[in-house]
Amino acid sequence: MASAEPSLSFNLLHRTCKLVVLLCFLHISVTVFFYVRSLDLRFAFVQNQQTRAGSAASAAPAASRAPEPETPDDKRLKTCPQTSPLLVGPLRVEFNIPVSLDAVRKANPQVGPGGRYKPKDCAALQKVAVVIPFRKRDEHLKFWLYYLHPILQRQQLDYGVYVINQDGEEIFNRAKLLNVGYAEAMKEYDYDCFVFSDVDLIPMDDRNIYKCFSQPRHLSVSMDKFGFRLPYKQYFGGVSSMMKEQYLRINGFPNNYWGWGGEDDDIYNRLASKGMTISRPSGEVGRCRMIRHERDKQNEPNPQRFDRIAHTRETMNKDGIKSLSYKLVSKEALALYTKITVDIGKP
Ligand code: UDH
Ligand code: NGS
Repeated sequence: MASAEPSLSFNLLHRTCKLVVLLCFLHISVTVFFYVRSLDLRFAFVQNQQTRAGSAASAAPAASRAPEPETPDDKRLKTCPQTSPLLVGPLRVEFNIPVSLDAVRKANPQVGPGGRYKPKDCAALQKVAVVIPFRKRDEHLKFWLYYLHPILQRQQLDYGVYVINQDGEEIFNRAKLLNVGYAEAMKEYDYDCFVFSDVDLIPMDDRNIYKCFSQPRHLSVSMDKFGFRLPYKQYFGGVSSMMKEQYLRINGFPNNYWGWGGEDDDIYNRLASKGMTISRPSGEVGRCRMIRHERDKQNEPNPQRFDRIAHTRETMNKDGIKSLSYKLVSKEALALYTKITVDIGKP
């Protein structure tokens, strides 16, 4: 009996030792596991730091090469093609359909506040300000917006629409309003091309591109009211376009044609006196419709117009964009156009 007791305690001791060894092993395993994991994390962190440092390092030599300015998205886009693939050609234009501004807005979700748009997938070839002389022609403006916004977008232009609203009841002055349009649009964006359009003229073919050319452009060459032909060779009324440089070369437009007529002939004389010629689309592409209307109040034929157009060369350097003065009454970036109301004075 006495010999059994030591063997029992030896067994107990042996088991306890085994347990302790097992626990130690477990402890070491856990320690090693967490140690290895912490090494992984540290490695990843160091790698991450190196990547960041790497990009900083690759930017640093750029400073010693040539400063790389931040590139806006559209600078990275390819330029749009010379001929937009979105054009459809001849269009049906009619004015006996009801048009609401709300519907036009919904149909043109890409057009931003102030009537601004630029293509998403390519960088537009030109930045175009479309300037419309205006007073009390809201019905016509609705049709203009309804037809022109889809056309201008298909033409892949970077454009803005500026409606220059003559404040008050004084006699109307179309050319002075166009000068105001130039000045105000230039305050907003670096436009390189200006399209000047009456509010009641709608192109019947989207291949008639509302952009600028190497010579000043006359766009409304084939109007329904003239039997789809030019009324006379020098006719420059309705819709025209000019590069900023072309416009500045002629000192803009005259400010002193109050009432109807002659201001477009004066602009033609200015261009001719500087040796510029008129570029035009073909009669087929240049077809357009005018919204029929009565003569507006305070826009009667100007009796001085014949005398004025006889002296364009003598007056054009004194009267134009350089001598323009007006009071800005309000500027509103509406959903489909920028409305600029101005006090342009009186004769
Ligand atoms: N305009 C206005 N409000 C006016 C006058 C002119 O918005 O009160 C603008 C408008 O953009 C118009 C442009 O100036 O398209 C040219 O003016 P206009 O339409 O009077 O010139 P147009 O030569 O008509 O087209 C002249 C009167 C024709 C009378 C025909 C009567 N049957
Ligand atoms: C000419 C006018 C232009 C005018 C054009 C067309 O006679 O301003 O008719 O007019 N020139 C003069 O009067 C000197 S329209 O038939 O569109 O009313 O744009």
